[in-house]
Amino acid sequence: QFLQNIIAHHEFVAGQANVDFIKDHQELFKFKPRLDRGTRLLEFLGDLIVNGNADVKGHVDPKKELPKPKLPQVNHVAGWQAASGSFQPNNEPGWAVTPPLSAVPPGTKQRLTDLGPEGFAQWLRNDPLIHYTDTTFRDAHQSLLATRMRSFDMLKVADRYARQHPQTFSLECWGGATFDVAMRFLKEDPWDRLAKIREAVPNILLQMLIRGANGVGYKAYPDNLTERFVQQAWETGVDVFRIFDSLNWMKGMEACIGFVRNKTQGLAEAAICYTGDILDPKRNHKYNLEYYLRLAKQIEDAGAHILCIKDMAGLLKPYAATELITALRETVSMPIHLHTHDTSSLQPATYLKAVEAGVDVIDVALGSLSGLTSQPNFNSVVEMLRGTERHREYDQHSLNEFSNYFETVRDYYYPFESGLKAGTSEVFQHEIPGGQYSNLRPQAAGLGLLDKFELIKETFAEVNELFGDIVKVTPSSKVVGDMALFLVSNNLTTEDVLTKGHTISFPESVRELFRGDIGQPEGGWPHELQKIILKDEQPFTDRPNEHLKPIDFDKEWERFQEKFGPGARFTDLLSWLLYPKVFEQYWKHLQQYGDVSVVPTRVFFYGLKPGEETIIDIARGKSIIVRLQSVGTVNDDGCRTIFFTLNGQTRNLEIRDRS
Ligand code: 3PY
Ligand code: ZN
Repeated sequence: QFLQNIIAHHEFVAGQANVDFIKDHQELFKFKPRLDRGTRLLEFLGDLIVNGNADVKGHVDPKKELPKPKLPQVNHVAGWQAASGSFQPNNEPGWAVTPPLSAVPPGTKQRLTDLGPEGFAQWLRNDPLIHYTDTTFRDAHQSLLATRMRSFDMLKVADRYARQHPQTFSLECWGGATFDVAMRFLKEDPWDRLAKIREAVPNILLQMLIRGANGVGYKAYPDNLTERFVQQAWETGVDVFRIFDSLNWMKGMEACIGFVRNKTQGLAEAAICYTGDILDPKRNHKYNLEYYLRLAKQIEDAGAHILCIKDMAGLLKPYAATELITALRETVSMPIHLHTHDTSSLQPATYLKAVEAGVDVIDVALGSLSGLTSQPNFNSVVEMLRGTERHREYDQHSLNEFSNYFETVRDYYYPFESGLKAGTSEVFQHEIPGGQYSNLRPQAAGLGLLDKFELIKETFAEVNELFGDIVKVTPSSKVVGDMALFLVSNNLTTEDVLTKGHTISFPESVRELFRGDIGQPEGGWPHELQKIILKDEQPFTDRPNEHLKPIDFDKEWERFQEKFGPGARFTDLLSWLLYPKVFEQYWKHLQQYGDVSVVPTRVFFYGLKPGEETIIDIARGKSIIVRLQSVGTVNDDGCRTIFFTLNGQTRNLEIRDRS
């Protein structure tokens, strides 16, 4: 507090503090009493009740019923049998002795520790049964609910999942857009989420998505920042690093593959982003089978342990999967992991063909968070393969209990639903990634262009052609989206760009793309267009990261502690370096209200009604019971008095009404 008083003092800020500064300002020693945790949370609830949660403002249905979700059962014996089943294909002994109730069945995490990354990859490639990655905690909600799922709803069931489904290959639970959204909108620490999931799930591999040289952001970062980030992610809990480059540029991935190999004992899974259609002669002149095989070989040579086919828009059709997977299995010796989005509703068929062709792992989401722009339905895909030689046994009843839990939870996030009601084959024309689709609509709405959404999707495809047919995934897809929105909102066409582009000033992200800020596409940028967009600016063709000064961690740590106080941790420094403004807002919120990730989701988004009560677990074994009694009218200061009881004791708070 003393340090904070100094830093906030106007003379200190103006650089006028001399040696007598502290002696002359005894008020620096006057500390504002720090509110206890319960009171700070009450302040947060009070503000929610009076002013609402800005993230859902305008989308709240006061009549909406939001019942409590039912937690899935834990069947101790079944969990151990499942673990034993998944270990048996290699003729390893089952788990003969009955384990103690508290023990968590072993899974892929223990196998990785036993075999090391190389041995693990070999085991995976040779295992005849299909493996599953469950994306419910990351891509499923990123693609259906604008990434808003809170740690609270995951942590309620994570340990149960570990006990019930230890045969799962991995849980994708971190990275992609979740890092930013956790801080920006949910006011949560993403590192804390990861650490808590790790604690709850000690047996299943935890997986993250990392955008190669762009980390978990939208631009290039200094290499040593990505290196420290990867190391810290491993130390906090990540085992599988799915690395991709948004233009399929090897140079954007190579460094990151090296960081995983050198700084962790985890698995470097590098991705080919799939675009176009290898079976369509009109679409396969650039992105054809030879192209993907060449890339796969380069990925193997760069030292990846696993090859991922990242079908981010759901364009890989069933018979194309047969060709691609068969050829890849012959070309590389890495295990193959297939990721897709079910936007067209065809993708379970793609999985069937991929499984027949020998794919090793497929990405699925629990039933109630599957389908449409998310991954295919875990529960149903397991049934699709039942009775076949590649079937991996799951307790269907239990999978359905987890799905039912998330069905109820999903309703809490109704303001973030994308509105897409059925699968659409339009995706084969516009090629918009699943994760972007649910964002593009609100982006269009924000610009008052919702009535032109059809045109925006068409323009997205035209911009792709204009840009030379590029791979579209974060961040390159965002730039294509920015350009489409820019053209539609200015009544311009792609033709206009070529004919009068010299007089147009393009969005910043488009300029950065053509300058080479996020890498190089296959075949390079169209030269004419590059000149039109960049005007006199010179593009570069080497790695954008090489133009960035490495981070001096000692210096930054000192600067960071001065700014944020001694309570900040190294993980906070990394968050700040990646997202400075977002972190600062999050930190301010944390200082004011404490850790709000413990507040139940219904209350977090919609507050409490008079007479309602909520229990908040503020620490292990420590809960508070908060009841809203009533809300007073606005007084002369523009505040309302909120009458609560906290653990049965009356507490009144004055909250400013900003509504
Ligand atoms: C991300 O980068 O967040 C993605 O999900 C890309 O598909
Ligand atoms: Zn995805």
